[in-house]
This record gives sequence, structure tokens and C-alpha cells, in this order.
Amino acid sequence: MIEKDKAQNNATNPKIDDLKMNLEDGAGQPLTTNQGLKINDDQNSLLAGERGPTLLEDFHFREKMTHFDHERIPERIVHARGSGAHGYFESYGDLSEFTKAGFLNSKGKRTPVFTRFSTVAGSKGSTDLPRDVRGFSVKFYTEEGIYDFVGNNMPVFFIQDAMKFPDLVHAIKPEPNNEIPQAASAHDTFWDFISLMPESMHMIMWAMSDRALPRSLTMMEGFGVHTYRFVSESGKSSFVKFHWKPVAGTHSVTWDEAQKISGQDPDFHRRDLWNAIENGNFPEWEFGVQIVPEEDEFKFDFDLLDPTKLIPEELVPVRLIGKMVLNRNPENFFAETEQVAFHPGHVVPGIDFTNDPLLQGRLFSYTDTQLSRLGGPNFHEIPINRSVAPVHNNQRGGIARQAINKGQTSYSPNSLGGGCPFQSKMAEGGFTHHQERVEGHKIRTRSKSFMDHFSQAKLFFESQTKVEQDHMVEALRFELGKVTIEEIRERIVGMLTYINEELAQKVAKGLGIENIKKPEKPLNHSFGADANPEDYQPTEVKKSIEKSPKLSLMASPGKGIKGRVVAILANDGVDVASVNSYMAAFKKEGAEGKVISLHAGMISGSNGEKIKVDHSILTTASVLFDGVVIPGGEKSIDALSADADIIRFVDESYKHFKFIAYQGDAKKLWDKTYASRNQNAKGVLVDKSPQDYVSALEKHRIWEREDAQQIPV
Ligand code: HDE
Repeated sequence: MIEKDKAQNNATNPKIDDLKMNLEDGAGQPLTTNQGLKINDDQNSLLAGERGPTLLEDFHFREKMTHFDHERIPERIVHARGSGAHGYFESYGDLSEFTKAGFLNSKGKRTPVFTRFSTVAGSKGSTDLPRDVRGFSVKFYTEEGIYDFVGNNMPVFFIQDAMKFPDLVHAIKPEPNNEIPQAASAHDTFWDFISLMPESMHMIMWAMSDRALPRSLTMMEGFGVHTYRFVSESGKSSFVKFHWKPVAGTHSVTWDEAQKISGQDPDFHRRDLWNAIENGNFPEWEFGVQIVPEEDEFKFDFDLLDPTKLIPEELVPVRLIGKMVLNRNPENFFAETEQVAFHPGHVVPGIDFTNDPLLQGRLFSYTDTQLSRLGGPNFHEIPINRSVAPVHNNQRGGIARQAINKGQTSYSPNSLGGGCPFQSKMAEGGFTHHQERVEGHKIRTRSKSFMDHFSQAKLFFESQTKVEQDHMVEALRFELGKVTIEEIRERIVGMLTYINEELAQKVAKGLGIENIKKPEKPLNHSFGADANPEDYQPTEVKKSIEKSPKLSLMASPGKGIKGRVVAILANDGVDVASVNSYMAAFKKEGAEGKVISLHAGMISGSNGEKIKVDHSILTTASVLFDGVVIPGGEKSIDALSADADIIRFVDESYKHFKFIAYQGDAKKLWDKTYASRNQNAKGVLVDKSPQDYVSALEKHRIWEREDAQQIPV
């Protein structure tokens, strides 16, 4: 443990110290019951005679079985599938001009964090690679209490009012009659709902983009989505949007890959995060803020309170204020990743809310859901949720209460307890809500300023590169192609015409829709029975900027190849020096080379040196790697090129736009691929150095490869 602490620079992480109180380690210890009684036989029940019935008296059996029977808790209603890790946040400087939040107010200040990434729609055991939004939650264990960032990897949301959340989730989850499909939006109920809710169209553009297929959890951005508030010591308030920017850059996989990964390794993202941390390639993100002075609230052509809108970075740049490093895997998945409970309402002085009606609803939902998921009101005492700042109040009792609260009083005001625990003045860190002036009639409605449903959908689509736009067209063709009701497809395609005519045409073509009906109003069907439908319809498209290049995934390629994994195809007789030089080049960059061979175990190189095989071809697939390298060695190449799975491995890598390098005799193998029919195949490095390959890989994929899709694998 101490070694690990040192390596992970955690010797001074107060949350890790706090968790140590609850660590249990059975190594070298006798087996006991939960009451501490040493167990003599854990293999057999207590029987009445050798072949007799089991006795009710067998308390050891009863205890063991009862605990087992209750091992599961309800999975999260959304975001059930997740992976988490510990780490720290380090502030770059002093942000006290805008916020009094202590963890942001001095250069180099470190705060422990626990971060959980998730998919949204699938169950706990579903694949990591559905087309879906990803959750991005960070629990900051600050000296002033817990601050939870609970965001997504897309900066906007499907709906504007929390009232619609149960409907959205019911629509996207498996259909209630047959519980089909798992972890997928490509089905009737989801698109039926969307087709009646034009406010979703901006988020739909994001969900149909490559953002929904991240290569790695460590290669995606995070967004707070809502506009929050910063409040300074002097009470000055500003609006703020939160961002996480991955140092490794933003990268995705293709839809064909995603589907295949789901079969080959449904734990692909979880494994990737785990391995990166175990290998010491600690993932990093920079934390950024877009700050808008309060007086500029109405300066934009959209409403800052509308969670279906983003602030283009070209209008308000993102200011980077700190860095998060994830450097430690959990000891126990259930205790930490499953039981961690996030809540956008867990804030510290200096961070406050706005009246975004989606955010306001969330402030209710997150505690409420933990009551059934974690069994009662004491979930804050579960070690992973426990604040490192001291907790004292008059709450008592409840299921599984851990704290042994001393004293006679559990009320306030009291005199018998000396007035304790006492309230803190603002100057002593007591939280006060920002004093926003509020007035209005009590009405159920949606603000008219929220009705421009298409302008940012358009901005997003038109800011993508050609490759990304093509992927979006394919995604919509696929998703809507799975919809069995023709009117739903038509309604969506009709809606697309309001975003971009060409997009609508292309999707329609894929669906065999000959006459696109540009739908008349009402496009929006989400309003109360006595409301005037006209008041709820999308308004004119506004264009404050034509393009926002930052919205393209390809705008942030990052630096280096940290976290990438490259397949090295090798068999007995391989050129060992070549394998070793690739391995060394990858390791130096925080990436990994994995030797794939025809069999497991060891292979002997051309010089007799033994090399460990990481995967036999039977147990792996090209979709699990970022690229492929084929070193020379006559005997190795002869054996590999006679294997159809190896040829397919290379062809499939080509199909997925991956960089391929081969050397010397490996030309013989290359010549057997479909890909080799193209004399000018792009992204294929012949007899180049490992360093050349590393530089190429930095680009992630060679999207300019026009013939990639023609490979029939
Ligand atoms: Fe959540 N959301 N959400 N959500 N959400 C939950 O809380 C909810 C929304 C997000 O890793 C639940 O503890 C409502 C937006 C993440 O544990 C639940 C509304 C964003 C996670 C809940 C939203 C999110 C959740 C289920 C609309 C991005 C996983 C389990 C008003 C800004 C946290 C739980 C984790 C989880 C409610 C919309 C992000 C039911 C009512 C917008 C990352 O409370």
C-alpha cells in the first residue's frame, strides 16, 4: 500500500487516508462470521446425519446465505453502467475575483476527487459502447465540504424542463412490454418522443455525432450543461459554464467498430481506464470555465437558462483553471463506484444555481433517488460519500446509522448543549444563497426565450468536418432505420429540414423516403391542455455566428499518444529487435504495444530470444486496438499470412482508418489483404521507424482514406 501511495503521489490525499479506516484485508487472517467467530468448516452445511436434512440451527449457513441474498441494490435509474477512479484536482491559480470556493483559490492547491463515468440508457451490465451520452461526475472532497460536478460529455440536454425527464427516460429505456432493446436509442419509443419534441434536436445532433462513441473515457470532454453561478467574497455573482478538456484530446471510434467492440469486449472503456491507471499512464483533464458577467445575461441570442443551448467558445472563451489527474483505481467496485452518490446540489460557498428549470428539478431528484438506491437517509456516511470536512448536525437515527452522536441535545436552538453545533457566519464559511431577486406569477409554462429550437442544432451540424457530417448522416440512417413506424421516421426527417436541407435529403435517401414533407406547425406537442399551441412552437433560426469550429471533435486532437494501445502481430521467428523498438517507443509515450500471435504463451524470435504473447488471435480483435504494426521475420510472416484471422485483422484496421506499419518480409502479409489492392493506400507506413509511427498515431485516425469503407469485413 505504501509503495502504491508513493507511486501515485497520494501520500497526502486526505480522502484516501479517510477510506483506509474502512479497508478490510483478509490476507493471512482466519475466516470468521460477521460476529468475529472463527470458522472451522466453510465447505459443508450442518446436517442431521451424513445424508440428513440441513439443520435450521446452522447459524453460519444462515448468515452467509442471508448476506448473499441481499448483495444487490437497485441499479441507478439512469447512468447505471459506470466506471470510477480516484485522483486529485489541482488549481492553477486564484479565482477569488469570481468565486470564494476555496479549492479554486490558490495555485497548486490539491483537492481529492472521485470520478465516475457512465453510459445513460443501459443497465449495469450493458456494453460500454452503445451510441449514447456519457455521464461525467466528479466528487471533490474539499475542505469546505463536498462539491459534486454532475455533468455529461455533451454540453446540452434533450429537454428544457425537469418535468419531461421521466418521459424522456421512459422513451429511451427498453420498451416496457418486452424490455427491448438494451442500451440503445434506435427504437420506436425514443424516436416517437423526439419527433414530437423539437427542443431535443440540438442534443440529437450531438448524440448522432461521434461524441456518442468515445474511443476512451479519458478522451472525452465533460460539461456542466447548465449555467451555474459563481459568487465572490464580496457577493458579486457571475454566470458560469463548466468544461473538462482531456489532455489526451477528443477521439472517437467508428460505428462499425463500436458494434464489434460491444461483442469483443463489452468492458472496453472500463478496462481501458483501469489499465491506464495500473500502468501509471494517469489520465488528465483540464478544468475550464466560461464566465459571463451578470450584466451580460441578456446579451446572447439564446437564453442562458435554457439547457438546450451552449455558449460558443468563439463568443466566450474557456479559461482553464485547474487540472484533474486520475491516479488510483478503486479497491472495491461496489463499495466505491456503485455506492458513490452524486448530486448537483452538493455545492460549496462560491458556487450557486440559476433558475434553469432542468437544474432546479435535478436539485430534487438526486437525493430522492439515493433513498431507494442506497436504502435510506444515511448514504452520506458510506465511506466513499463521506466528506473530509467535519460533519456535525442534529440529524439522528435512520437505517444503518454509523455516527454515534454524543450528548443530550439534537435540536436547535438549545441551551443544554451550549448552542452547539453552532451556525457559522458567512465570513467563517457559512453557506448563504445568492440573493437573487425573484418575482412573477405562479404559472406552468415555458419561457418564450426558450423557443429557438433549431439554430444551435444547425450551428453544430454545420461546424462539423465533412467526415463527421457523414458519420451523422449514417447514424441517423441507422437509428431511424430501426424505427418500424413510418410516420415517426418522416416526422424526424421533416424536422431535419429545419436544421439543414442537405442533411434531411441524405437521411431521407437512406430511409427510402421520396417526398420529404416539411412539417407544418405544430411541430412541438409538449404543452398543457389549455395552452395556446402557437406559444410553444419553434421560432426563427438565429445566427450570431455561422460556424463554431470548436464544436468539431477533431478540433482538439491533444498531444502525444498517451493511453493508446497498438497491436504488434508476431509469431515464432519474428524480428525481435523490431518488436522491442516498437515496444520501447510506445512505452516512452505512455502508450502500450501488445504482442498478438497465433498461439498464447511465448514465441521465439529470430535470434532465439523469447517474447511473451499478450493475446492469441483467437482471444482478441482489431477493434480493440488503435493501430497495427507488423514486424518482419520470414518464418513469422509465413505463418501469419497463412492465417485468415490475421489477414482480416489488418483489413479491418484499414477499414477503421487506423495507421498500419509493416516492415521487411511483412510485405508478403500485406499483399494478401484487400487493402493492398490500393497502391496508394493512405496511412500505411512501410519500413519506417517506430518514431514515424508514433507521430502518425498522434492523429489517431487517417480519415482521408477514401477506400476504407470498401473493405468487406
Ligand atoms: Fe441526471 N440523474 N438527471 N442528468 N445524471 C441521475 O441520480 C436527473 C441530467 C447525470 O455517476 C440519477 O444518482 C433528472 C443532466 C449523471 O452516479 C437521477 C434530470 C445531466 C448521472 C438523475 C437529469 C445529468 C446522473 C440516477 C433532469 C448532465 C450519474 C442515479 C431534470 C448535466 C451520476 C443518481 C453517477 C444520474 C436525475 C438530467 C447527469 C435519477 C431528474 C442534464 C452524470 O437522480
